[in-house]
Amino acid sequence: MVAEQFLKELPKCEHHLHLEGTLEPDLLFPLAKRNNVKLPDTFPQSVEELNKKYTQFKDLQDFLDYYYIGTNVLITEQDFFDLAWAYFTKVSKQGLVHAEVFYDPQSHTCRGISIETVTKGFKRACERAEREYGITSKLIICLLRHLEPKDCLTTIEEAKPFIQDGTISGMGLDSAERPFPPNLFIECYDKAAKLNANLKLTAHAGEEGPAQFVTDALDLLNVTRIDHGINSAQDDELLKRLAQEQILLTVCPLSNVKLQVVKSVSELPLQKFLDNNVPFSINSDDPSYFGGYILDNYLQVAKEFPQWDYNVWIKIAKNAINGSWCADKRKDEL
Ligand code: ES4
Ligand code: ZN
Repeated sequence: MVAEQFLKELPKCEHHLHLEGTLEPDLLFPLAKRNNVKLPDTFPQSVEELNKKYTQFKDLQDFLDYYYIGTNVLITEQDFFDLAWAYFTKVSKQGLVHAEVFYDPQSHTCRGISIETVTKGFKRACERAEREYGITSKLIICLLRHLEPKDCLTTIEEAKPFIQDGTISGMGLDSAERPFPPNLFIECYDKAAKLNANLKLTAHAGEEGPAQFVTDALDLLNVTRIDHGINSAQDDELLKRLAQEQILLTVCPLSNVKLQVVKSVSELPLQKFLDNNVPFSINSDDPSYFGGYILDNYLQVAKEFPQWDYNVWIKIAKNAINGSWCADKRKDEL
């Protein structure tokens, strides 16, 4: 296995991180108190109890139930700033150089908190992270696929000023995958693309869902990146296409284990992706819930793919830089 110090210093890009998924129990409870938010009686009532729950989830839905309750403690612009700032501070010590981060506007607008409040708080943290840590970043909104597509259209309308002025760089699709396939969101993606031709598009696909959902996201939603995408490995034609079009898969190893998508990181088809020239990056998804940030994910992969030498890791790092949505000038610096 390559040295830990090498992986720490390797310039890393994060492409799959839900800012709400960085909410650590030790911030969740103080925020609940600060904002007078009552957590459900069935929710763990202490940091210790909550950490215990986070050691294993039954599946994606089991996790999402906790994740959406946690989100309820975020109310003010300062809360959103504090959340993202805590994240950037942690990863500034892990060799992160560029972060393209998700948030779920609908989990806040449904509680009467405006997209403006959320976006301004996050944006302020991004700007400070660039100034103080040299970490560049992009904001990506995600549509919640368990909600009605017509509600998602409203969200896109509310986000319009930020999509048009470039504050929001991309749009994705998350939440429960299997019951809510990509074809439901064709109109949403069309609408968003029309608001700004530079808006980047991605979608969670092939995490719990089949390879067909990855193909559908590419064909029907015109995405240029796939979040997770690990089930693509079951379709050789799709692998060829991903390689041909250099579609980046944003793989989340610790997440896949915690949500029991795979039994261990070693089961992930990463060698197959490399052999087929399918680009992927290594990411942390919801680090507070899944037991590790970007470097922890890199280290776990290195442990379970000990045959990979420095050249393989350099290739992975380069693929991540190339698949980023930053300007070419920034890519050269990275
Ligand atoms: C998510 Cl792991 C995962 N999958 C789908 N949606 C999500 N939202 C936050 N984490
Ligand atoms: Zn995700």
